[in-house]
Amino acid sequence: MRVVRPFILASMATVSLSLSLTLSQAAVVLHAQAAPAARAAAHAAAPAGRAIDIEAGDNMKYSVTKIDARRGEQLTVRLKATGVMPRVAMAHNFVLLKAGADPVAFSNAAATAMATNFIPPALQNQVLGSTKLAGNGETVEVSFKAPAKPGSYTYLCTFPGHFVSGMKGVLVVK
Ligand SMILES: [Cu+2]
Repeated sequence: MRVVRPFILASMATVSLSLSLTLSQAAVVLHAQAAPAARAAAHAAAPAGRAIDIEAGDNMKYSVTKIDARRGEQLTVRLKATGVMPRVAMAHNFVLLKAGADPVAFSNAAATAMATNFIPPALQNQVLGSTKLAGNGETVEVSFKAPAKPGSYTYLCTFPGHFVSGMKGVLVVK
């Protein structure tokens, strides 16, 4: 027994050592597998091109009413609704119109286009880019390329009553 006991202890120590090695090797493998996934997630969250952050509260105004851009510049507009009113009464979007589109006519047509998130299907061809509706506490975004032609392009919120309350801005392409 005097001989056997140290042998058992030594065996247990060996088992313990090899177990901890196996665990640390497993941790290395897990880490190596997790790293590309984490990079992919970070990549997906990165905006396409330059990010423009706009906020809008229950006052029905954009915090940014002028965006300067280069011709063809890749942009991502992120719109955050920061008020407290319920979504049914207060939501916002960002709709960028083509040159020559009439924002008043677009807004009027949008008022009855609730089924299509206040984007009138008949005038969809006048839209350069648009977000979904953001209820308060939500952020929506849209990526698009600034027009190649210099000029001023109107953007507006098409939730009923918001454009006439001044919820609009201009993208200036130089
Ligand atoms: Cu709005």
